[in-house]
Amino acid sequence: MTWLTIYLLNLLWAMAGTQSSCSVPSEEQPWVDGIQVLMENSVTKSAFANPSILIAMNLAGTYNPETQKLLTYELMDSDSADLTIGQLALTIMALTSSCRDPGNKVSVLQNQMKNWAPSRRGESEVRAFYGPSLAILALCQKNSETTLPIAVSFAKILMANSSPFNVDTGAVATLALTCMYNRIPVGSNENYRALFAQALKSIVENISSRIQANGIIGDIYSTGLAMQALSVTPEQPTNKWDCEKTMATILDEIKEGKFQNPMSIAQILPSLKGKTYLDVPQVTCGPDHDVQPTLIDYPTTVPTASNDITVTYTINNQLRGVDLLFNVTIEVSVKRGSVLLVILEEAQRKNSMFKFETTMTSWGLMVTSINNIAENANHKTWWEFLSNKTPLNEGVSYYIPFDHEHITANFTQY
Ligand code: B12
Ligand SMILES: *[C@@H]1O[C@H](CO)[C@@H](O)[C@H](O)[C@H]1NC(C)=O
Ligand SMILES: *[C@@H]1O[C@H](CO)[C@@H](O)[C@H](O)[C@H]1NC(C)=O
Ligand SMILES: *[C@@H]1O[C@H](CO)[C@@H](O)[C@H](O)[C@H]1NC(C)=O
Repeated sequence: MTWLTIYLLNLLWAMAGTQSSCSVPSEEQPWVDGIQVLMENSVTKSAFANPSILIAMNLAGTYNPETQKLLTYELMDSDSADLTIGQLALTIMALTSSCRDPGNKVSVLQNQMKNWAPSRRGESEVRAFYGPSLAILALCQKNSETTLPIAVSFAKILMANSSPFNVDTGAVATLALTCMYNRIPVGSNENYRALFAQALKSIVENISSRIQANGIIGDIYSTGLAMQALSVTPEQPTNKWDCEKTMATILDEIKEGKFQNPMSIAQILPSLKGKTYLDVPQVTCGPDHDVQPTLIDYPTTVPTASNDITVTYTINNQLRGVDLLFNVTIEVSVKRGSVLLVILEEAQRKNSMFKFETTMTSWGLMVTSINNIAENANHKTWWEFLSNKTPLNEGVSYYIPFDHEHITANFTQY
């Protein structure tokens, strides 16, 4: 064999890897097309320009080139100064996936990351690493050489962190460090490769410890990112991951209507198409699909005899340092099938103590203030929503309460 063949074989092996991958059975494909169309149709001129949606569209191959263009232009016009580190990173990847030059956004992000350090070393909550992980990923794809020192310090800080593990964050960190590991510049210190491998090993073990019997990794909304992570990492977990089982359960959840939020679709779609964020630099921007997908009609929930439900709603603030403590409960009746937001509005109408404020985000409306007590990133405080004692896994504009449910909004700290 010539060196060239050996080289090519190695390259092939590296590309195929030992990685688990699995695909959606063709008879289930209409469900995947269905949520893709739902996601693409959520893009309008007035809506929040969401880079994650553009990334997912481009990785999957869009059905709607007009929407793709609109979103690309909106993101090109966005001002770096208005964006957080994570949003800037997603915007760079989104423009790259549309074969556009992100321009000075890359250097702005690079400068921000040079000064990045979590509030206090080793004490920062793991979720605070989500945005910086996206930043390392985006910068690695642009220039792994200049990103090396940033990524090295990031990996060290992450490994020294002792707060509870978070699957979403671990998944994005895995994508970022895998990118660095794969693109380590020639001639750089071999210890760096070992450092990235060690960090990846630790995170991947933590992710795999969150694989449930039904294949869900973390919760259903972290599974998409976790699938991406487990399918690219050079460090395989000791417990083997059954990709097919995960895929089957996710398809069941899609059929149950659990993926209606466009952002949840944007995070699951790449995995359903066998793609990951590491594929962003390789997207080819040729002609798109010209065949429209065959879609499935979701069974619309038939209203049942009793049309109203009653929900108990408690707002609770017991945090020290805030002079105004309260724990009040109200009962509200709303139409069956209403989202939680309607309960909050009804409670506010009945009693002004329940007044609240929201902010629009990529996941929909986030409740930022209740009874004049506002979340505060500096104090690490926020409003957590629970059903009895269990945290909700959706926000107020998507979660549908059931009859006699007890919802609590608890002011808490991370
Ligand atoms: C960090 C984080 C938080 C932080 C955000 C503040 C901070 N410290 O940065 C805190 C702890 C406050 C938080 C709260 C909640 N979160 Co949260 N969060 C995340 C996480 C891990 C990363 C988000 C991020 O940094 N994105 C990167 C930046 C670039 O994107 P961004 O759009 O600008 O990010 C903002 C929004 O994501 C927003 N946000 C965060 N969580 C949520 C949840 C909802 C419903 C909304 C509307 C907005 C929102 O805060 C981010 C920072 O401003 C994601 C994981 C994921 N897969 O996305 C989960 C995630 C988005 N959160 C989730 C949930 C369920 C919640 C809560 C509803 C939990 C609860 N039981 O109360 C609450 C929101 C309640 C409310 N008041 O309305 C789910 C959403 C699933 C869904 N289908 O809607 C996710 C996907 C986690 C998961 N796998 O289940 N979260
Ligand atoms: C993984 O989990 C272990 C045990 O909970 C923890 O000590 C370690 O810091 C975690 N690693 C990462 C990178 O989160
Ligand atoms: C708040 O009120 C609820 C019901 O009214 C009660 O069960 C709970 O113990 C109270 N919590 C605190 C911290 O006072
Ligand atoms: C509500 O928040 C307080 C303050 O963080 C916390 O001590 C308490 O355990 C929380 N209650 C629930 C039910 O999570």
